[in-house]
Amino acid sequence: MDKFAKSLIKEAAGRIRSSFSSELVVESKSAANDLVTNIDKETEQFFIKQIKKEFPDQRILGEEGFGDEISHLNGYIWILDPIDGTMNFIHQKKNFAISLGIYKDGVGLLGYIYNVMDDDLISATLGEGAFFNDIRIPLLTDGLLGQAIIGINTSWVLPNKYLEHEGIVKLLQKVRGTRSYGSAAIEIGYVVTGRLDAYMSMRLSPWDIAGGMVIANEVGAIVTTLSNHPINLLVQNTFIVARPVVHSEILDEYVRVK
Ligand code: 2AM
Ligand code: CA
Ligand code: CA
Ligand code: CA
Repeated sequence: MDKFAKSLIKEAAGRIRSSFSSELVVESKSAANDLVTNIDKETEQFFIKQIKKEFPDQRILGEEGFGDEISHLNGYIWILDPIDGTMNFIHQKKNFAISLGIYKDGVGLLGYIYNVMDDDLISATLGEGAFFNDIRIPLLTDGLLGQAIIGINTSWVLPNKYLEHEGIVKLLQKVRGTRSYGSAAIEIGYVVTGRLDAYMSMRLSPWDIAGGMVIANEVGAIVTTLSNHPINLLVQNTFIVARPVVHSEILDEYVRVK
């Protein structure tokens, strides 16, 4: 299953890279800046066709809705974001990823984050560790929040319904720096490889995080909602992934959910 998933990801990525030579069709979804392209849709359809051919009884949850309606996590489920970072794909032609998690009865068995333009694959198998291409990723060590670089986006400092503003400002004053890459999967990939110390978002969907959660578990990164609860893969969640001590310090001292 791991080999099959990896070969699908590489083939899909090749198709995405080739698509730069033809014209993109861009549409808006829930908001003017919530974008989708023909390539997001075609990539999801490619995965679904191949997965259903190989594993006809397994279900697929994909962002663009070509997979199955998922109301429970029983059995095998492939949770796919065909392009995570669509705005980057359209505007920047880099910093977007294919994100895939394979779960059985709600337990993450396999996880993948593939940075399409860098040709870097982060993968993990439950109980067997995580890999950056073919190199084993070491367990994360603890870090200090005062020396941390955290991945956030501007929604954290704009008025919002999720968080108390005062704590956010204090957090921004405490950390060493912030970064914003525009792809949840890539930012989770940066945390599990130690390039970021935390990544947090107010609203992510199962396909943004399913692959990354399997990888995070294998390297000792902590994943929860911003209220410090386990993630429910059937709904949208607030989200944080971080080194252990950084995770607890952020949630205990700074982030208060409204
Ligand atoms: P996407 O590119 O697959 O839509 C952008 O900050 C990050 O948040 C991306 O990983 C993006 O995934 C994700 N995201 C989740 N929900 C979103 C929404 N409603 N609009 C835009 N980006 C969203
Ligand atoms: Ca999207
Ligand atoms: Ca996404
Ligand atoms: Ca997407």
